[in-house]
Amino acid sequence: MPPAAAEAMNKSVLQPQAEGQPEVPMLQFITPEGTLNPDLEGGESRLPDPETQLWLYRQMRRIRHFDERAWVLYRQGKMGVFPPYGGMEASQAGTTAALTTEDWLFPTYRDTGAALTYGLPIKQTVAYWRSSPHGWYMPENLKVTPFYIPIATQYPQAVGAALAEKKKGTRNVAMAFIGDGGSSEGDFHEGLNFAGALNAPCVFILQNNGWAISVPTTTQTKAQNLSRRADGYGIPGIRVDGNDILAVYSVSRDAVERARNGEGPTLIETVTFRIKPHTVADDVTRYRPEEMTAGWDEKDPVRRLRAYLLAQGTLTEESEAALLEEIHTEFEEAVAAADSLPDPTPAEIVDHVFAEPTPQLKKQRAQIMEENGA
Ligand SMILES: Cc1ncc(C[n+]2csc(CCOP(=O)(O)OP(=O)(O)O)c2C)c(N)n1
Ligand SMILES: [Mg+2]
Repeated sequence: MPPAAAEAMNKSVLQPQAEGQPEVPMLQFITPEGTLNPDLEGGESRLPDPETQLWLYRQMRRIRHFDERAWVLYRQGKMGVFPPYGGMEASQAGTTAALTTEDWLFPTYRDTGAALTYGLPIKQTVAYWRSSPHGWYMPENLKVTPFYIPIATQYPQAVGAALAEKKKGTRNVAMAFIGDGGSSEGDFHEGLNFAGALNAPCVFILQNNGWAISVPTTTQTKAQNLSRRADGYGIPGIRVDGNDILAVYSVSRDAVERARNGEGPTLIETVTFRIKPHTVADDVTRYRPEEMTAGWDEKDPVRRLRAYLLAQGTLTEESEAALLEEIHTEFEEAVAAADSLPDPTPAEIVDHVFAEPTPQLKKQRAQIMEENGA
């Protein structure tokens, strides 16, 4: 799809990037009230089938449950510092739902929900956020990298993985996540240019959640439409309502298909909002007045699809209760399994750095063992 065609797709609703900003067009299928967007060209025919809609709802409920329980576990001292994604479920589940586990996923620290949707086991994910060595490496049957903490480094690396797939002659793609803040880093731009120039099978997800720690998007860049950053590299840029999972899934599936077919990379800006603090240890009241989040609860992605599915009869109160029960059981079993993992020894902090430890690491290991009386 040429950039102009992508631009034409982006026109179904107008929304400012932030309060008081000019309105920028973005694609929306379902309104915040849970009804079909009357301005959507093609109407209902654009939506995925009801079975897929229900499956997407399940993914969002599943990752919301994880996010909510993670707060509780943190307060109980059973989990480390965790960056919450509550309110961003459509952006994380709708995108990764378009992948298979033959495809690569490059998530950031914010994207636990994306990794869970892709297939990362809950037990492993809990272990990771407990800083347990059992969570340090990803299962061999999955092509998901550990959550990236350094901002933007994942972009050029995802291009490398995508090019390797291309060289091997597979149809596999690489999907990489970044935040609005990350899209101002050099690696973001190098990655996009690299992917465009070499026609890498990549899908770049730019989650615009309005904030980079305590800095609003409107302070850290003058750009009002981050999807247009794609223009500079000759690749399509789509701006989609990131709280509308049916629209997010649809554009992600199209972008994945384009990449599989050798038609090159796409940048998708999902417009959403970080309702929660930067991490569970952050005091958001220090820098953000409460009224700045006003209105975002009404745009909640779970609530929106729920209203639509209930109105269509695809979901009922009873089937939802059964679904939530299943999710609860799955989570509790996985946490119990994570609880039963053996505690790490202090020396393990250096054990997994290199396949062959360096002389310096060996020395440090001996020192750690001695200090801990082992
Ligand atoms: C290279 C680098 N610079 C700075 C930081 C510190 N840092 C951690 S999170 C963050 C903000 C990122 O914001 P954004 O990309 O919008 O992602 P979000 O947290 O909103 O998901 C910064 C600057 C870092 N981790 N890596
Ligand atoms: Mg952000």
